[in-house]
Amino acid sequence: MKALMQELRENALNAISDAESIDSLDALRVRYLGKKGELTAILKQMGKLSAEERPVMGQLANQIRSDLEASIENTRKRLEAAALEARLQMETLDVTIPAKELKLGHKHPMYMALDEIKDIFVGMGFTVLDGPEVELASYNFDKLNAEEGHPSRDWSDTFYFDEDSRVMLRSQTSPMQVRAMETMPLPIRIIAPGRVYRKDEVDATHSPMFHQVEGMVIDKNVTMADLKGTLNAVMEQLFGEGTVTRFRPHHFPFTEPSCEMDVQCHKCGGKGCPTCKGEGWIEVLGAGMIHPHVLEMSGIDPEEYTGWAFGMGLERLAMRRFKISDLRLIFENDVRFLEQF
Ligand code: 2NL
Repeated sequence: MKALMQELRENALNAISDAESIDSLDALRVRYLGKKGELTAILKQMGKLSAEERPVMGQLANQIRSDLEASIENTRKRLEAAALEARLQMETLDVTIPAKELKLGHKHPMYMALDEIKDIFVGMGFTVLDGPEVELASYNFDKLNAEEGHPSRDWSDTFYFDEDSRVMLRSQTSPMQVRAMETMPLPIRIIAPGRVYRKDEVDATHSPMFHQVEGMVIDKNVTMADLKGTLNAVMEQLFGEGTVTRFRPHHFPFTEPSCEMDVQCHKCGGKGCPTCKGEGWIEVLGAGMIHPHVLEMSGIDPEEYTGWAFGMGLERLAMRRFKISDLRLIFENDVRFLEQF
């Protein structure tokens, strides 16, 4: 029996030191030291021994058990250390490896131009308004003096939603200004930028959707001099100090008198060149004194208050500001184009 136990001890110690995983180590513990294990099996035969031999064998068995347990514990520590080392190797993070390039976009050039315009007007005490793109024809046309039969109300020019031409995509941002006149306390200083829609075929200068910035001032004793002084100051901030402008008479149904404003060509200084198509001047906006009837329709007494208003196309301004030759480039959103700004 003693020889049997010594053999078990040798085999077990060899197997334990050869174990290659915690799992196989656990299996060895069960195999040798478990309730149904080999050592227990030997001890069950103790009954056959003499009274003198029994304590000697018992002691030997305890010695073997503690030897095996110590060996298992050592091996477990060794395997755990190796496993940790392997995991550390595998999960090593090299923080010096260059990161994947993150492609960040940026603001569209037209909105860069709009931000500049907003900053200029806000700096002069104007408030920026936002409003719906689906409008009532009464706000887009009637309340702006464009009565039934006005050419701009034609089905060939305007996107209507219904047979009787009451609901439409706004063709200008003026409806927001009408709402401002109806609801805001006087005096009013606002700009109204946004998308507008007209039934135009796409070409280098036209699109069925484009952007407008309109604005107005209504107060007591406001005159055409305020219109000219304010818009001149805006153009100097936008295009640089010393920018030369001129005003030409024009006609709009919602203003009287009406005018268009030109900026002298920055390329040729007014002599005429391809940028200004030989004109020497570039048209930037339409404006005028708000028609007394327009004020009246929105509940403002034209005897007490006067005002001026303007409207300009944002695309055209951005094209001039960034030297863009074709309107379509603004809407196509080709990254190779946009990246340049
Ligand atoms: C242009 C000219 C203009 C206005 C827009 C306006 C708005 C109200 C009352 C009076 Cl509520 N006027 N807006 C005034 C003059 C010109 O736009 O060429 N637009 C593309």
